[in-house]
Amino acid sequence: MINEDKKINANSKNEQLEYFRSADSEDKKLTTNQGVKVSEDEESLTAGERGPTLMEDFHFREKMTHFDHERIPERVVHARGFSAHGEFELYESMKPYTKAKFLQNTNVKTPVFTRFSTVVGSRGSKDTPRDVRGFATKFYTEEGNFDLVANNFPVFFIQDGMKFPDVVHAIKPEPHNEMPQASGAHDTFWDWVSQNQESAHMVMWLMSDRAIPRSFRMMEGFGVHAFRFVNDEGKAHFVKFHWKPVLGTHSLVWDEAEKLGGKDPDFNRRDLWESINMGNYAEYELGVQILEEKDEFNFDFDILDSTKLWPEEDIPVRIIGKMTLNRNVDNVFAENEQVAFHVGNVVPGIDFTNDPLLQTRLFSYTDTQLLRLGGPNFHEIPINRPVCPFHNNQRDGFHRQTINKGQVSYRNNALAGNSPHTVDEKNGGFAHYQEKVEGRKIQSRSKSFEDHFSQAKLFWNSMSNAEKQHIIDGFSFEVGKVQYKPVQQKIVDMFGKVDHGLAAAIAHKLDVSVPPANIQSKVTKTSPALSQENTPKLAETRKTAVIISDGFNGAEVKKVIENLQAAKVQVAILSDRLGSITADDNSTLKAKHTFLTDSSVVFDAVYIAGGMKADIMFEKKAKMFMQEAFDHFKPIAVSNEGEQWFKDKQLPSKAGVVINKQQPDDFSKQFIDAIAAHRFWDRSIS
Ligand code: HDE
Repeated sequence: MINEDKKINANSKNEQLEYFRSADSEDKKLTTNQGVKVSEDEESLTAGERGPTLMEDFHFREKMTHFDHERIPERVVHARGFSAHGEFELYESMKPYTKAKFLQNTNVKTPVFTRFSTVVGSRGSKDTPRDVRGFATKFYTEEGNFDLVANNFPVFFIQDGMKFPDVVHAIKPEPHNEMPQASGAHDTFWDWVSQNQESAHMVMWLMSDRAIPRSFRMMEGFGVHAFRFVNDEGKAHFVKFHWKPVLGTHSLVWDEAEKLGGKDPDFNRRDLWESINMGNYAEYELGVQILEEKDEFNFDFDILDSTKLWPEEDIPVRIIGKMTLNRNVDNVFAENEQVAFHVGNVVPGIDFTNDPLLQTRLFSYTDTQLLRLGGPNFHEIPINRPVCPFHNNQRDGFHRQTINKGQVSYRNNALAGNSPHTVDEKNGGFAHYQEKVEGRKIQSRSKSFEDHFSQAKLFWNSMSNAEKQHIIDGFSFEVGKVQYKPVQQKIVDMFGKVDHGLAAAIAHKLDVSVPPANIQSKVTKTSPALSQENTPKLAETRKTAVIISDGFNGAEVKKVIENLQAAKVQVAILSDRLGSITADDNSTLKAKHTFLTDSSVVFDAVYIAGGMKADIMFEKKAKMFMQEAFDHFKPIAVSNEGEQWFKDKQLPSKAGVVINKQQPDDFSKQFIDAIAAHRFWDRSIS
């Protein structure tokens, strides 16, 4: 199963998993778990045709007992998630900074497994709530597993993990009625926020577009904490990890996210699953921000404070490699549910800092897996096994799979030559970084962690007008759901310390008092990297609905589809029925989607073809489809007939509406550019 001498390559994990796979559907004989062939699987053994079931029906009992025990506890947070396999390649050796081999050798491809998740909702909840997303990656390196257990925000709610159970209790459904599901829009969460001012920065992110990602493929990832790189000479640097999606960082709009919760609760997982199946692999570049130890105190924030980011303009993100997720799971339970990440899974060359949030996380992950995966042997579950050899004197426990041969299970021993033997640092043994620490045992936080509003203001300053409006709308919705009026007032007062305009706008929506202007943060700095306006914009892999009915303009549609596909845009033919739809030139196209099976919210863009012999109902549905896409600021392409509809509507802005007055090629080009632009915020909802 594990070849001790084998070099690790991008396929090593796949080869290891192959040993555990079972293709039950490939003409296999049905047996019990004891391997006994089964002759009857639908009728239990009874005493006579109308008599009672007999205990001796071992097959029935085994089948039912296994079924009764099929569930394991879902994750207490990040319960809903979806995963994929892939590989990590290094562009540039990090040898000057870290001795981690997978970050030194640019010829090695490291197998990886990434799980994306929401935080608050339970396992069956929707994919598109307003929430932080988990972005956890296991690197199966030749020196052991390194887990980068990241989120899609660079900061967190709290500075010390002691408060983690409190924030999670507050944001989860309220205990007396278990409502609302997967949402922070309720009293206990906002009560907690108002009592914990350190959450201000994170809450700004949570109210922003970042909390409703368009796709897992279009999401940044952040390790959040400061970690350490340690090189061969034992010299350390502080480091923060970033994932930058090649397709850029893009979001849904709130109304769309809410509708998707009903129309397609699996929207994000479906997107990842289908994209990988189509060969549209999810790609992220790995970036690092590296800081000399001597610069630790050179900033106006504490670099160990997880409610602060390191502005990219001050400490540049150096791109050092790329992860490509290119293979879907075979079995969601075996892989996505059983994977056990741990922020403490590091390899030589990567070490921790004293970030109090990181320190407390180091306890929680193993502890939670012990319950969730039912004992101490979860590292033996196929998805969790390192691809390099592992040996130690740990023995027994529930579900132990390894058969450790031999008499000895302790050190020091003479009977087995002290095997397994320790490995010194020079030969690859992990040696903790010898940071000097001294101090009294106290329960209080450094003053350098006290400023909760400057970076919240930096974030606000960095947003475009549209992004600011979305944040105001986010607050107005979430806090608008709070029943207890004093909490609404406290929230407005709290965010008045960030920005007066922001607080005044929310106060107006909530009908509470506007706080004084002089309490707002004085920070004027911006960080352009924080705005999604400055992200890469590509049409590739975007999903476009092409709406046709009989009589559609065959030549035009064919050409536009060809051009879209050449630009790697995904095309979905939609009509009022499935099957062949006939064009004016008698050519046909197959509709695989209808107004009933799909809605505009599952697409990035819509193209309404010309020349259609549509009936009134068809027109009505097409217009509703177009109206919704328009309200969600999406690119729309229409043929000449559609132009009239836009004229009739008296819209304040038609930005992003491409009307076919030109050659199909020009028309397609304009449409593809509009698809790449993602959304047209200049429009106001009509
Ligand atoms: Fe986690 N977190 N966390 N977390 N976390 C868990 O571990 C915890 C934090 C993150 O897809 C749990 O296996 C504490 C920050 C991800 O399986 C648990 C604190 C960041 C995932 C836990 C934090 C994360 C988890 C629940 C405060 C971003 C999902 C199930 C000190 C850097 C991993 C589990 C997956 C999961 C504890 C804060 C990321 C309970 C105590 C900050 C992506 O152990």
